[in-house]
Amino acid sequence: MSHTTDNHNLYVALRAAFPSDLEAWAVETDQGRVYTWRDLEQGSARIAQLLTSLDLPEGSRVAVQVEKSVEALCLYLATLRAGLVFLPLNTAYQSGEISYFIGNAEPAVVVCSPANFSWVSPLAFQAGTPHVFTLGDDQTGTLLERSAHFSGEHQPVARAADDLAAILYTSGTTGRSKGAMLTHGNLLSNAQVLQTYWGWRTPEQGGDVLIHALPIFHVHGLFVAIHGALLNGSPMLWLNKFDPQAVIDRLPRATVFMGVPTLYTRLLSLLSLTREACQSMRLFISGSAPLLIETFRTWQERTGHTILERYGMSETIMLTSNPYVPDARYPDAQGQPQHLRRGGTVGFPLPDVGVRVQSDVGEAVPVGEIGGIQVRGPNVFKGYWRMPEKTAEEFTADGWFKTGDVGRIDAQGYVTIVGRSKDLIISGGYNVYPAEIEGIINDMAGVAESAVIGVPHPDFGEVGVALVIPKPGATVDPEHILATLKATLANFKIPKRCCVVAEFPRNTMGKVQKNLLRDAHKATFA
Ligand code: MCA
Ligand code: AMP
Repeated sequence: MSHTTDNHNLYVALRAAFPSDLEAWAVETDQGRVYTWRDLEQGSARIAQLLTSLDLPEGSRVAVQVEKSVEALCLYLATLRAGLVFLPLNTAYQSGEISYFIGNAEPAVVVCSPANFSWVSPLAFQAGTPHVFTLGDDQTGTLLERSAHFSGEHQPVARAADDLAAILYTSGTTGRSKGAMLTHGNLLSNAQVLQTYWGWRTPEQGGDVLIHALPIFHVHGLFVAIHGALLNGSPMLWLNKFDPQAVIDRLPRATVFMGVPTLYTRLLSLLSLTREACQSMRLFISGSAPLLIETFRTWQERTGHTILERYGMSETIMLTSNPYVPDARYPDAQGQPQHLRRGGTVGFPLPDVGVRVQSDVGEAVPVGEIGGIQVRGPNVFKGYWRMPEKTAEEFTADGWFKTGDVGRIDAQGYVTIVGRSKDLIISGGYNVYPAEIEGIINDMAGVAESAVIGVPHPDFGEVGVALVIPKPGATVDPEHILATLKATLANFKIPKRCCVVAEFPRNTMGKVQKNLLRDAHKATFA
């Protein structure tokens, strides 16, 4: 592995933005522990040295399922530095799910929580993974023990912009999860665009402080939030788990906050969220799921701040954003750059990102009309891991990626998402694929058929409800179905309700009309 001056390794760009005073604070945890920029630099160097010492083949994957911690952040940075491919996994995944990801990605290294080593390591070894380490959220585990023997210096391995940096698993309408391959260039270009578009202030410009309260195994917490802060040399107030009061306590010391809509509704439920508490704040950003207009307005009234909503995907990182400052690309009727953050929309296509709306037959729809949202640009992923056919299916003949989201672009340029052509439930910012759950229910004794639908929920925005038709003469117990699912799947995927029904509405082709089911059950949690 060679080192060149023209190194597109993402870590090189992040490191270049660290403040010159490496003893300054970079992260303060909810336990009150402070990490300096030197700690990030040296902590990630030691782990990178350890990874390098394993002499892994080019492009090896490092699969990570650990609780959130600053050491886990160092592991991510170390993987970049070592030129390997980071594969983050939701901590809620259980053995069936982990077994699939490890079997599919064939990682050379698996890092798991010490508490999970007894069941993760056999899965990994069976799949041929040679190295399994542990990492706890309390500075414990073999990863840190082993890396402590290495020096705190490491030259980032040379990487081209097109080289893989991460694989994020995401499901489609049918079939198993697919690994979206993101390159160093995808991640850096998107982070740079957001740095400018959201007006991140460098330390010389007065600086920013980010409250980081999201998990670090998805695009939002891992890339948008962490890259945003690091690429700007901005410190983070770090919460290992979201706690609304802990966020409010930190607002006076912060300037930027990012959350999924559930975080905003939970913050609003506390009276201690006031205008005064938000005085030092510069920007509140929401994404990963639709932000209700009520939340947008109530937030404005309570805090005096207008939430900036943006839209993204694992395959494309960030696509669109409401403006932070006037956007000259989108003038209003008077020819003035528009700067309104318009609730209910996800704003404008980001600079350098192409967004268009097409009809089912692949034609451009007239302005303001609804169609499938498509995207292209330096942010768009390289393809699905070892699934060239699936990759080809998701791109148009002229090279645009089909998001599976349905929306429109109005005459002013604002993008609105009105629905999804993919059968997907977004619950508290996590994606839940009905097909996966239906497949398991359909295999249960006495079940003829099932349909899992998303219905509105006051806390999670949307949650799953399972509707089950028993086989003739059989009885099925909804509680038993839910308990069986709970023993198999990540907890956030478990439907919040299960009902036995006699039949489903169907179209002339016999296909279940989920829109009618959603409508019939929309008041379940009202
Ligand atoms: C927890 N539970 C949930 C969810 N989270 N149920 C449905 N949906 C959820 N999201 C359930 C658990 O199963 C459990 O139920 C009970 O709630 C308590 O679990 P706990 O883990 O303590 O919950 P929590 O800590 O209150 O978590 C809620 C949360 C969390 C903070 C909203 O879900 C979260 O951090 N969401 C953010 C997800 C995120 O970062 N998404 C970004 C994806 P039981 O007791 O019955 O088992 S990136 C993305 O989408 C794109 C690219 C983008 O644009 O950003
Ligand atoms: P993921 O598969 O986790 O990358 O989730 C991506 C999906 O989240 C997108 O295709 C959208 O359906 C949804 N999404 C992300 N941001 C928003 C938003 N601001 N409003 C509505 N949906 C969103």
